[in-house]
Amino acid sequence: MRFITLQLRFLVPLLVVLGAAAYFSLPLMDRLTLRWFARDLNMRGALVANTLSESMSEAIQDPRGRKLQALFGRAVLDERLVAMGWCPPGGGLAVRTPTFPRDMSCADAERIASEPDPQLRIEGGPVHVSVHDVQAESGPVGRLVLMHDLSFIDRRSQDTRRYLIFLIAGLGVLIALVTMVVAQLSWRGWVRGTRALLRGEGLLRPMGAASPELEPIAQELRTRLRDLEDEYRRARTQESDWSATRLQSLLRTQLSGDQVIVVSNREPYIHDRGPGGEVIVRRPASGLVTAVEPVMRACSGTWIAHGGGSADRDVVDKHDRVALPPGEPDYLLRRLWLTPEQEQGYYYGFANEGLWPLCHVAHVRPVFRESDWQQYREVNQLFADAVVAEARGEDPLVLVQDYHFALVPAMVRRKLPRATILTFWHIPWPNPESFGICPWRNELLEGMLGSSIMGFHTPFHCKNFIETVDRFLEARIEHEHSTVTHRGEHTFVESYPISIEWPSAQTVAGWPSPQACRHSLGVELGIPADHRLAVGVDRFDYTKGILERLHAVERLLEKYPQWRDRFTFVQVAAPTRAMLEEYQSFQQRIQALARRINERYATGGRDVVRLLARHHEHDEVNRLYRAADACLVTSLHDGMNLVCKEFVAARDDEQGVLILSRFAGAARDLPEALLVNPYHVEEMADALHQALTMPHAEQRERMASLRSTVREFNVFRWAGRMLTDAARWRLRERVSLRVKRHRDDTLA
Ligand code: ADQ
Repeated sequence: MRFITLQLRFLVPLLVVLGAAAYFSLPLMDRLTLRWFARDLNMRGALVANTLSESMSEAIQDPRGRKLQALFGRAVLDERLVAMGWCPPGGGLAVRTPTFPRDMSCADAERIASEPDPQLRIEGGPVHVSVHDVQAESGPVGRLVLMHDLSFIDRRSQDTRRYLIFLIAGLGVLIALVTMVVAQLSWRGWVRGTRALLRGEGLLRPMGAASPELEPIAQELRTRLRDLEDEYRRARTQESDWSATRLQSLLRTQLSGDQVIVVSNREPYIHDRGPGGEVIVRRPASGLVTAVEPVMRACSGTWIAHGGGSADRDVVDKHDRVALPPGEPDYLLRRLWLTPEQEQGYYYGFANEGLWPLCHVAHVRPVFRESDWQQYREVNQLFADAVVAEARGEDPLVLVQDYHFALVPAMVRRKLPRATILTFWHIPWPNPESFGICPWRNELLEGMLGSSIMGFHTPFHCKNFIETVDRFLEARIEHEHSTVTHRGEHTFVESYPISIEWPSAQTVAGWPSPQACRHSLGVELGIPADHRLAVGVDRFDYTKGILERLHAVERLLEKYPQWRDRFTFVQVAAPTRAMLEEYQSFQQRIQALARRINERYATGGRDVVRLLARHHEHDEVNRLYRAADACLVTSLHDGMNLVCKEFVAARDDEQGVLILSRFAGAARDLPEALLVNPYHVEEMADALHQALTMPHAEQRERMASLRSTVREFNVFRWAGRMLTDAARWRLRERVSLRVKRHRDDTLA
């Protein structure tokens, strides 16, 4: 019944359109055929007049007109020619056939013939009237009036109308049949695909029949279903937003007893030697660490990372492990040691001079060296071996982090075929053309496809990745399920937008007020109380758009002089990859530009740009966020960017304006920020001016909306989504393994 209703939805408009087309086209057709025939009859008349002209010039010699009468009598024997008359030059009608209307004069005939529709109704029916000159050798001898029968046109037009009605009706039936068949097939495809998605099949990998009809909306459907799943579970268990507790309960219920191993280059805590020989613990400035550490605290697993701190070796046990966080241990960190050559080739070389610029497409040329690639492979193998060594069973859940370890998934898969490997790529994925310049693109892709799940920040990066695989590898792609099958192994490619841990009420209660933050910062940096304050917090990286940001500050002061001596910009920049020449020269350019701006605009010995090129503790960064009137995040390209989310989380007073680059993954979810193109200095300067002059009510409105987004889409949701997918994947693997064993037993 529902299907018939659906069909009617197609058919009724179709029939209405066809009916209307027939209704309006028939009179049009009539008029058209009539015009064609009138033209034909005019031509035919001219032909008759021509043919008769010789005989007529002879016949008119007969003064009694008998010859002419006889000639006309013979001519009207033609079934179409009904009547004829002759008008000599300057005279009235001289000869006519008996069928010629009695009361019609030559002038009447001339008048009717000159009308657009030269018709006349006589006794025998409608006729077409035409008048033609008759020429003899001596010159014109008069005019011939011809009347052609028109009743046959009526008959023909009725025939045409009948055929047209049959044609339209036949066409209608045919189109209706085709529409019904196509609609039925599409309907079935939709129902099948939607059912598969609802059963959860399409969420991870293709099961059952494919439904290409769903392809354009599969991603949206998946996301919506997840949201519904979340809402449903929350309503059932009366849970709040995603939190550490909720993540723990997910781990307990869906991954109970499963071991979680994280692999990343950067360690969550660095142990360094202080000037007095004491051990100092530091949290590195890294988006990855910011995001993954709360997850590890929630799941108490093992984290494998490169031990790069000067006191790292001194605090580990004999298995190179240390319990973290210091003082309240929740998980284990297993440190791996790299030689300087390994670190140089794998980390600085291949990862940061090759893959980083390759994926960011920020106009810095990637460098690919064979020796770096060898080190990259070697170090990836080292980490993969450590995963195998740390695994307590044959199917741990391995969370591989970032572009430093593209080869690890396939390496682990070889040793632990039943492991669930979830790889998260924290930086953007470029289009196939850009990625194609990497000499080892196929090896990298094959390495990544060792993963069960491949995660990116945005659907756009997923799409780029799938297209890259499609371009360079022999793989089967199921777009509607977002799955790649390579050498018989499936990889589910999905977007998981990363975020931050939302500060608890208790944490927020311990923060000094924004006014207190502004005051203490002002005292510390010598910023007058009446100055408006904008801040930037980044690693010293060329992708973060720090240079462009400074140009915007300079332009602001040029274009809006009212801000001179009323505005300060504080840029906190944590040193990063300082061994690389590209980074050194970048830092020098920033410093030179900051100097130039200060020389131009410093007043009373106070600099406009304060460049604080050192690592800051979390509390210091937070104070900066809370003190600021505006926060500038102007990345030229960024996977997600956590600084903007941290700024929003820090502003419980709902004040402060976020200026955010369109090219950061975060821009997709934070439209209430002032979105800018960092390459457009003028636009950024204007945005800065807008931020500094924005009324409090508007700031509040924008900030409240940003806060509710970041609170809900927090890091536990990011992890929760990935772990839910991983749990589903594991369940499916276990079921199919049991089915296979059962089948093998039965056969044996
Ligand atoms: P990053 O490129 O490191 O991360 P981002 O997401 O901005 O970039 O995170 C930087 C982190 O470092 C933030 O937590 C910030 O507070 C901190 N930080 C920056 N400067 C600091 C300083 N001077 N002192 C102390 N802390 C500082 C990569 C990707 C991002 C992605 C993350 C997470 O490039 O796009 O959002 O991973 O996936």
